[in-house]
Amino acid sequence: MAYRNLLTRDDGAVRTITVNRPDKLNALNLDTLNELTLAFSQAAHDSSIRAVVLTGAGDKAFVAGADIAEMNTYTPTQALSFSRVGQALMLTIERLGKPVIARIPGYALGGGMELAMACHLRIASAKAKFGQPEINLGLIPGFGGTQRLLRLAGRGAALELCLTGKQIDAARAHALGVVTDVVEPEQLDDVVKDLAEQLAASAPRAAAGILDAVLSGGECAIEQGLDYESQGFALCFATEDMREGTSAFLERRKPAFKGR
Ligand code: CO8
Repeated sequence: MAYRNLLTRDDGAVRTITVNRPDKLNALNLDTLNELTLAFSQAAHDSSIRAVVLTGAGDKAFVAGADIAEMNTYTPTQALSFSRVGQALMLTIERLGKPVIARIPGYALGGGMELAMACHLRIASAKAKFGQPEINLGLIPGFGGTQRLLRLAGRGAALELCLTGKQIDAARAHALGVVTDVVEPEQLDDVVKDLAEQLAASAPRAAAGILDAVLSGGECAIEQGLDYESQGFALCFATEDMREGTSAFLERRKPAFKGR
């Protein structure tokens, strides 16, 4: 389907979703949030897609935040609705059940950093910059940034970044655990492609079980988290992929997972 603010492309089992507002550094207006929600729902329900890459058009920005021009006129009621649509999108991404990689060529600020943090893995160009600058606009993060930054990097970093609104470079974001890897700009596409292909070739039931156990386990007592893990582990034994993976090991060959 044709989107106004997104580009989508399939390479085998990898779908790339690109926020395509480069003139506005890919800022998220309501229309873009709604289109992203639709695009991710479609990726979730398409069994031929096993991994998703999310990025922004151009090399200057992943996403430079929520659209400040649009927000400038919001009433508190509209702001609440905008925040809820954004938060629901972030949950849709986080709970997609398939691995999502954020490819971050440049600025990931405000809602852009929040969007990146909702993804499961984040690969940043060495030129990327991160920050939660909402406080400089008289705002607080509204798409889950206070919560996901807290969980990813701890209370100290969450308070530091949200209270100061300062930008940090990719190396500091990596040191804080906010990004998975930092690569030279010219390596970004190859690194993301290799990672996405690796994830897309893995057993989907196993990937879904890992996502569920890690994401749900972070929110509950360890006993309940261990229960999620046991159930996910047991479910794998109902798949052909588990027989294939273990047989391939014993037969000293590479497994070919079929998603069954
Ligand atoms: N919203 C709208 N337009 C933007 C945004 C944005 N977030 N960021 C950049 N743009 C636009 C600029 O207005 C400019 O447009 P134009 O050419 O028409 O004037 C164009 O993109 C290029 O930007 P700059 O000229 O500013 O480029 P620079 O290289 O000089 O600066 C920066 C790049 C540093 C990234 C700068 O653009 C900047 O600071 N952008 C804003 C960053 C920011 O504050 N982001 C946080 C926004 S608030 C937020 O995300 C809250 C999320 C939760 C909302 C929930 C609410 C209910």
